[in-house]
Amino acid sequence: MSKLKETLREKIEGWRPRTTRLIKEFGNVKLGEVTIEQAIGGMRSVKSLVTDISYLDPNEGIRFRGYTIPETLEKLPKAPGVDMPSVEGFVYLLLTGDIPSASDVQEIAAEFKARSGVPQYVFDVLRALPRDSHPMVMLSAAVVAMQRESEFAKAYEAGVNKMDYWESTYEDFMNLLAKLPTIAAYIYRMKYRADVVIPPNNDLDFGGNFAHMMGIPKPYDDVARMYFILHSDHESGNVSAHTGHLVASALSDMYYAQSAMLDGLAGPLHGLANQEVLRWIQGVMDKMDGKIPSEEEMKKFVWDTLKSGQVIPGYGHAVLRKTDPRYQTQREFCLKHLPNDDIFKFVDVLYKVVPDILVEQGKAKNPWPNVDAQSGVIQWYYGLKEYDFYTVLFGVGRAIGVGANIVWDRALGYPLERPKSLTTAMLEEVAGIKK
Ligand code: CMX
Repeated sequence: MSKLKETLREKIEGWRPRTTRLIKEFGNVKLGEVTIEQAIGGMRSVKSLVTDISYLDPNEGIRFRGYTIPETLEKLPKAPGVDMPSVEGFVYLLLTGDIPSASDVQEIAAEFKARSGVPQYVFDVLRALPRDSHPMVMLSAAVVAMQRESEFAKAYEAGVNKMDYWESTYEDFMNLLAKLPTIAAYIYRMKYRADVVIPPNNDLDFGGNFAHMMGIPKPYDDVARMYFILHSDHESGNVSAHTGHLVASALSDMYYAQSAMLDGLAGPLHGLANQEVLRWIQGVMDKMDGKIPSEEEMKKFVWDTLKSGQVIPGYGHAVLRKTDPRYQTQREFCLKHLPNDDIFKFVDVLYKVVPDILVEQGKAKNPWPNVDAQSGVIQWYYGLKEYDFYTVLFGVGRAIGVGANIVWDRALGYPLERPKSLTTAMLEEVAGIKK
C-alpha cells in the first residue's frame, strides 16, 4: 500500500471517534437558525455542511487544511527551477492535512503515472460529440463515460463493508485525477488545434505534463500548477463542491459525482465567469479599437453593463467580503511575468473602478474581485485564447478538492443528504401572514 494511503488510513481511524462523539453526545447542540430569507435565498450562510479540507473566511479568504494560499505555496515542496509547488504534493496535503516530503511527492507522481492511461472509448466518446459542443460538456461526458471503471461501484456490488467504502473511493479519486490532464488537453487540441494531439510525457509532473500536452512552453507549467491549486476547493457550499458532495451522498461513485460537479461549475454565476470576464473585456476592447480605456471610459462601460441588467463578471461573491486572495496570487504572477500586457492593464483599470461603482449601485454585498476576474488574462497571454476552455481548467483543479472531500465523506460515513422543503403557504403561515 502507498504511504499516502497508509497515512490516510491512520488519519481516518484517528478522526472517526471525533465525528461519532459529536453525533452521539452533542447531536442536539444548535449551530444556528434558518430564516425565511435564507430558505428562499439559496441557503446563504446556513451552517449545515461539514468539511475539514478547506475553510473560507469571508475576510481572509480560503485556507487549505489550515494554510492560507501564500502559506500553501510557500510550504509545499517544489521541483528545482520552478516557482509553484507540484499538484501531487497538494493532493497529499488535502487528503492528509500534512505537508508532504519530497519523496512523498515523488511517490504520488509515480502513482499518477501508473494510473494515467485513458481508455480508448473515452476518446471515442469525445470524438462522437459535435465538435461545437462546449468543452465542459466534453469533459463532463468523458468523466461519466468512465463510470464503468469505478472500483467503488464494483466493491459495493460485491458487498464491501461500510467502513471500507473510502478505500475504493480513494482508488477512484486517484485513477480519475491521473487521467484528467490528458483528457482536458485532448479536448483542447482536438477542438482548437486542428485535432493535432500531443501524447503525454510521463517524465513530467501533473502540471508540467498538462502544459506539454497543451503545447504551451514554460512558464505555463507553473501557470497550470498555480491554477489547479488555486481552484481546487472553496469549502463545501459552493455549487460545484456541493453538487459533488450531494451526488456522492447517494453513494453514486466518484465518476458520477465529479461529472455532476462539472455540470454545476459550468454555470455563468460560477466557473463560467472566467470565460465571461474575457468575453466582456474583449467587447470593451473592440469598442475601444484596442486602446486601453481611461478610468472615465471604463466607468461608462461598467455602468452600461449594469444598466442593461447584467452582472460585472469576476466581481462579487456569495461568501467573500474582501478581494479574493486567489485574485491577488494571480495578480502577483501577472506583475512578475506580464506586467505590460494590454489585457492585464484592462483588468487593472477595472479593479480601480468597479468596486466603487458596485458600492454606489448598492446591490452587491461584495464589490471586490473574485478568482475569475484575473485568471483568463494569464491564459490569454500564454496563447490560450479560446476562452470557453477556461472553465475546463477550473474543473480539473476543482476535481482535486471535490474528490478529497468525497474520500473523507465516505471515511466518516456522512449520510445521504436530505434537507426539508416547505411550501410558500407554510412560510406565510410561519410569518403570520393572514389570508
Ligand atoms: N455585478 C452586478 N451585480 C451584482 C454583482 C456583480 N458582479 N454581484 C452581485 N450583484 C447583485 C446580484 O445580482 C444581486 O442582485 P439582485 O438583488 O437584483 O438579484 C445583488 O447584487 C445581491 O447579490 P449578492 O448577495 O451580493 O451576491 P450573490 O451571493 O447572490 O451572488 C455571485 C454571488 C458571485 C453569483 C454574484 O456576485 C455575481 O453574479 N457575480 C458575477 C459573476 C461571477 O463573477 N461569478 C464567479 C464567482 C466565483 C466562482 O464561483 O467562480
